[in-house]
Amino acid sequence: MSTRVNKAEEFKKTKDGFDVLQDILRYSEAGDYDAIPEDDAAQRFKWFGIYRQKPNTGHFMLRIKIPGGQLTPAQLKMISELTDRYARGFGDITTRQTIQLHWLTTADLKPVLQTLWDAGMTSQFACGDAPRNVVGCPLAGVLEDEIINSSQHAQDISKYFVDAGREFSNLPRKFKPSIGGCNLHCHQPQINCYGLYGVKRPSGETGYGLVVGGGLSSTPHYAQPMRVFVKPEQVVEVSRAIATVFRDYGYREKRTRARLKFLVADKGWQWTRDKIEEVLGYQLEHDDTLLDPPAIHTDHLGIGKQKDGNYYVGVPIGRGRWTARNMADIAELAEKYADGEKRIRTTGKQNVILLDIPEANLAALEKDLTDRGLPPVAHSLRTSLIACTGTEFCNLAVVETKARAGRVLQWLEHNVDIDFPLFISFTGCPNACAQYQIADIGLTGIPVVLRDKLDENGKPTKIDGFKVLLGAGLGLDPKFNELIAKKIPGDLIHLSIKNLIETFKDERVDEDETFQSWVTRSDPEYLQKLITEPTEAQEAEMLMA
Ligand code: SRM
Ligand code: SF4
Repeated sequence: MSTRVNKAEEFKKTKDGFDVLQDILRYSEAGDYDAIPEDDAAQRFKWFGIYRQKPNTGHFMLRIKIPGGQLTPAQLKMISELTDRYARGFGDITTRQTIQLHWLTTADLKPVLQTLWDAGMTSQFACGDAPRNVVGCPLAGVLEDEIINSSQHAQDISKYFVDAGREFSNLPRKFKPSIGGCNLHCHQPQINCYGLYGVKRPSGETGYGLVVGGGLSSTPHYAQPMRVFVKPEQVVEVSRAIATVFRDYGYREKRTRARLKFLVADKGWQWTRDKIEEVLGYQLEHDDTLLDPPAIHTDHLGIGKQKDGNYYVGVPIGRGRWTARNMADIAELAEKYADGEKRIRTTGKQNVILLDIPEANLAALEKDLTDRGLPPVAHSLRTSLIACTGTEFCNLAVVETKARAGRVLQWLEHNVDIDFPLFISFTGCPNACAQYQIADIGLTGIPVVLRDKLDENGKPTKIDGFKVLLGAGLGLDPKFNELIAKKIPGDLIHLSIKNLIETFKDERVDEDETFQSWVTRSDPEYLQKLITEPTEAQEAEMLMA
């Protein structure tokens, strides 16, 4: 077997990503971007959630970890102040429930990190070859019919990996945990490196089922069921054992094969479970009935009753982009209208939820939110159309996504009525940060070359376009979506989406039929026509323009 390792392994050997913190603080004090060694600025900073943004103007993106999306009003207020002071007034809620700020300078890094630490938050391992933000159900602990309250477990796993420091700071690649206990399994355990999902046994005992080895990117894999029952008190040690198996057996030769999903796919679930148990030093409770969790796409937005009698109020943000003012408003309104813990949660569909609102305060909160431009009741696509970062800042992007997704969302809100759940993803490249393979309508960026339209240099004009993929589903019979149309110009994609939505509404058997079921029973050529036909006439006009 080859012992050659990839380039990233070489730079990690010369200095571990975990050891860059003191250097970050030192570089920041000096405030001299040009003095930072390339390996640190471009690579090791990631271990503390800091990415060099594109174009390289000496600015950084900072990813703030928020385990399970759990925030306090004070923490969100602090993030709003950082956003206002250092990040040009806006931030993004991500598909892993973190918040990202852009435009930080070298000098900003130290005061920003210090402010986070003072508020009990961290960016450690938000990026890099380490355990990333723990995703979880945003309504953990409040839903009447949840199977198990996973909120503390998400915190425990996160704290464990942060405190473990160097023990897991040199994994073969990023490592993505997920834990949730709601009966909808909204935390997408199947597309994470591992997912713990709520289980109630016939005896009434509650705990978790476990799936391992999921991931997306250009080679998506659903995680495989380990067929075990994990007791609540085992959650951290099982997490540790999975990370250990990944660290010790994961591939370090080719970086493109270094994710845990490849190891699990090659070795199989039984080998994976054996190794986890070998690290644990004991056998978990085996249960062949614990296979894939049923799951639907939701982040529980809307207004609903909590088990303690208070209410939660979802606030659609619209593809995750919000301003420092929006953040401050949400923090202030939680303080003003919520009871008790006044909890705030970010969601994987890039939205936010206020918890603990007494019934008596609901109407006033709804009005206040609406007056501040954050209406809790909105067109349903505002909650379920998401977008990754795209060319605005992302080093790997092929097309622009955030702004276009915003324009498309606004257009659809005014031009399409929708009475069914529909998850639309705008993703800027095959890496799948906005999870296009599991969306009802997955859009992934591709340049479209208009051969007949020459630019000022006499070369064919290149514009942003999207591949369109349809038919995905999570849950008991998981299925990634399939490529239906190869290249739709970005400027016309709203027309394709509208046609798909309207045709589905006309053709569904009844109101219970899902978009996925309609796609599955439709002829791919017909679906392709629905996507391309509305754009064809306009494409001709585009060429003439
Ligand atoms: Fe991602 C790399 C943004 C969720 C798969 N992702 C990147 C980088 C760091 C690219 C870069 O170097 O510039 C992007 C940062 C740009 C920026 O300025 O924001 C980036 N990823 C994002 C976010 C912000 C998208 C969003 O708008 O929500 C998400 C932040 C998550 C977080 O808070 O931790 C984000 N990325 C994901 C997900 C979804 C998930 O985790 O559920 C995936 C697919 C799942 C998976 O990992 O398999 C994902 N990102 C990738 C990949 C492909 C990894 C692979 O195995 O091949 C890359 C490229 C890489 O790591 O080399 C990548
Ligand atoms: Fe960047 Fe591609 Fe991820 Fe979008 S999917 S944030 S373009 S790496």
